[in-house]
Amino acid sequence: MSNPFEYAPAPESRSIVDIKASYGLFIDGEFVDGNGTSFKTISPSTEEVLAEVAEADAGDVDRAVKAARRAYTRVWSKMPGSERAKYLYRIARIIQERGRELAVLESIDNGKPIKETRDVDVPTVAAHFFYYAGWADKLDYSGYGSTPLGVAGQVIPWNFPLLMLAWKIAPALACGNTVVLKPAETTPLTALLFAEICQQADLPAGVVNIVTGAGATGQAIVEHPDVDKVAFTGSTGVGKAIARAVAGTDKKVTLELGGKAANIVFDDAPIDQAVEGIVNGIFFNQGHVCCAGSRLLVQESVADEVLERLKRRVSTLRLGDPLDKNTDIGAINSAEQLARIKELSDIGESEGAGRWSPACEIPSQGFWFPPTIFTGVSQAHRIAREEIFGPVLSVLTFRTPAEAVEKANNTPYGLSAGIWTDKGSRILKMANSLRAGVVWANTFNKFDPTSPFGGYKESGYGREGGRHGLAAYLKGGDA
Ligand code: TAP
Repeated sequence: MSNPFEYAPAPESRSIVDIKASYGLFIDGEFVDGNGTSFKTISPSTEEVLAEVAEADAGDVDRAVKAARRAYTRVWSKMPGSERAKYLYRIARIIQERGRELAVLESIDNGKPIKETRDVDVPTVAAHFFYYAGWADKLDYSGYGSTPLGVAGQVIPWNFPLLMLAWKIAPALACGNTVVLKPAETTPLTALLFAEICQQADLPAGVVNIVTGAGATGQAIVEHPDVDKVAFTGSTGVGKAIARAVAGTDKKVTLELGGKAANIVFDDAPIDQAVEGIVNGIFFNQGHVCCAGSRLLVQESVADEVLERLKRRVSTLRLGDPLDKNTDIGAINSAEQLARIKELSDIGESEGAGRWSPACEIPSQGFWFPPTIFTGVSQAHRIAREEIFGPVLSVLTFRTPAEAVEKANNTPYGLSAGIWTDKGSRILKMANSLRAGVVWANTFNKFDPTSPFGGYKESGYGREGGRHGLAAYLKGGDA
């Protein structure tokens, strides 16, 4: 099979996407006008207005939920799993075929580098649909039965717009549910292109509905009485509000929230590999990653060496045009997010941590933040405790494995962690002691559709991916 990603898009590849001046809502298999107002989506790298997008109000959400309910009752829940699988396979193949278009549009609307959207986001999205297509006719072996829940209301953030959509929609559909999904306000365009792909795949009307809008639209989905399941990825604050809103109802809920992961480097680690892992852990996707390795815990005896090599490596990263295939660090997704990163970084400095960034040219237009490393960080510093969600690394040191575990777990979050060491026994011991849903060993930020992903503590509950991800969408599941 030919690889749709074999030719790297050049900056001018923007011409391969057709961005319309305005977009409606995708309800019951068609693009329709919304009752409400509209909002603009802009390119974070240029600040140019890309399109005017409908802002769904509660009435629009109600139309979408009714369409999803009709599709669920009449078509989708009655269809044999082997037939549902065919639609999911078809969607996966179209995603591959239109991979360049999806990658370019994602980079334009989100600001992330094309080499990430092309090599990570889009292939992982297709893989997710392929994986769950394979489950659709094997649910009897899932361990959670094969009875779907009904209509799933899904609300996703802006950091991986297409990938979060895939994590939500693929398992829901495989299990026989129908969905109403709201993308984030700053990144609606690839979800709307996905809606076109649903049309192209002849997916029955109403099985997937995409309603664009802001927080109020998400809230209308969560509170709609005919939504059986709420799946949310986003901030811990909004996650808590959602948990409160559904308390006392029959709705099932899964929450994938924030993180403050420790990337732990021992003195016996292969240092060059660890440095690559640290860079990937915090600077991938500008650090807009819930499981980002935003706290580096490095063993004292190798701290100076690791830091020196890390700074040398970070100095080679290229910041700039997301559509340039040589770009490593793209734009910050929004002015609001940039303001938060700046604020927390200034606080880090005023609290006494040492701030370092390589010399790097910042474009005059758009939202940008240079890769930044804070040294001499203590556990009390806000930059060690709060999620910055940007390209900012806080470096702490430790002497013993027990101290590393204590520091790594000293956070309200529990999403992910990384361990770098030559000792297999230490990996196993540490992995059991770290309160994190995902622990990577001698690697970081590896995602695979077969592997469950999710958190402990304030990082939420429920798992996405793998067999465990089916539990969230089946009556016999525990989430
Ligand atoms: P949020 O502000 O929480 O937004 C997430 C989504 O919820 C957006 O679509 C948002 O709409 C919507 N929303 C806002 N208020 C709502 C409400 N009251 N009821 C229902 N929906 C509402 O998060 P964000 O800034 O987009 O994303 C960053 C956060 O997501 C970080 O904390 C990050 O760690 C977390 N995250 C977690 C994961 C996993 S897997 N654990 C993955 C990615 C991101 P608007 O866009 O219009 O605000």
